[in-house]
Amino acid sequence: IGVAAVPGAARVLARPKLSAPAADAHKYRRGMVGIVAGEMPGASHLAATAALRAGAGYVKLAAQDAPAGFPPELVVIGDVAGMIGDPRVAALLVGPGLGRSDQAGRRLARALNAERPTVIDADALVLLRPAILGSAPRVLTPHEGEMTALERAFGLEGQGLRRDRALALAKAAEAVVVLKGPDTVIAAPDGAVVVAPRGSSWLSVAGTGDVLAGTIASRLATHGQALRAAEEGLWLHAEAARLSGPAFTAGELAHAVQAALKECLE
Ligand code: NPW
Ligand code: AMP
Ligand code: MG
Repeated sequence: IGVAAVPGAARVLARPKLSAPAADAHKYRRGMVGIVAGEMPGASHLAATAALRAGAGYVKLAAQDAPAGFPPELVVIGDVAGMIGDPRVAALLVGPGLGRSDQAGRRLARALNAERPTVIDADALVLLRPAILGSAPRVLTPHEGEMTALERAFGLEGQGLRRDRALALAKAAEAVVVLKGPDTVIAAPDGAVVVAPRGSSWLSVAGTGDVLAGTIASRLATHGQALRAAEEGLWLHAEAARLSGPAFTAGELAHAVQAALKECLE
């Protein structure tokens, strides 16, 4: 990731350098993502497609059933326990389409209890409490509404600049925080702050956050480093939006992550 100076010791997000799979790679070594699905299958579908387009070799989905039309490249298994019991699952994603029922809360707690590098997004951010967070590498990806819920849950004031709020949450939750919006900012518990150039306003359409979460989970599965995964995922997502032009759908955005990835290969 390139570095550029901005005031307040923050870095500006820059194009990451990514590699093609090693000559002796196989699907499990390329990064295996486990997605905890829930009430809205479309959200996990978007995240899973983005994860494959961002380089993961295998995406496993814990869902009750695979709806008709679900892409055949996704491996759907019945329960969360079966998925997290597989030691090859290198990173988990929980939240997109999860719902906020008691059952959703139990699925979240079970996923976090696995102590695997995890991206926590959407409904999981609303259900999240400090007591269930665990200590494995985490990336939290709130939009403004979810950020407000998190600040309440973690006893934070929620005042001031977005970068300071992201940093306060990163320290309180000991997690990398991607605070989304027109001016997305990333903060890490060690004080690192990365600001993204203003993204395409066409991103303001249903499902684009689910695509971002899948993209970050994919990168997390390939190397396990939370801050690096957040930066790589955010760059790929922004570039996919730029390449997609106006009025793209979230599904088209997920596919365009492939073209963005191509620009990063060394
Ligand atoms: P307001 O309007 O500011 O008062 P939701 P969600 C507020 C799944 N999806 N962006 C705002 O309140 C997700 O994965 C499934 C957005 C708003 O009412 C989740 O599981 C899709 N909201 C689930 O839906 C595609 C902002 O917060 C509230 C905001 C719910 O996710 C779509 C949002 O609360 C979707 O991704 C901001 N920047 N700032 C699928 N294809 O299956 C403030 N708010 O409506 O519960 O949250 O993001 O829609
Ligand atoms: P979500 O609300 O979870 O679906 O996430 C929406 C995604 O689109 C995030 O990556 C936001 O940063 C991005 N986004 C939403 N609205 C805008 C906007 N007006 N300009 C730039 N990016 C946006
Ligand atoms: Mg979302």
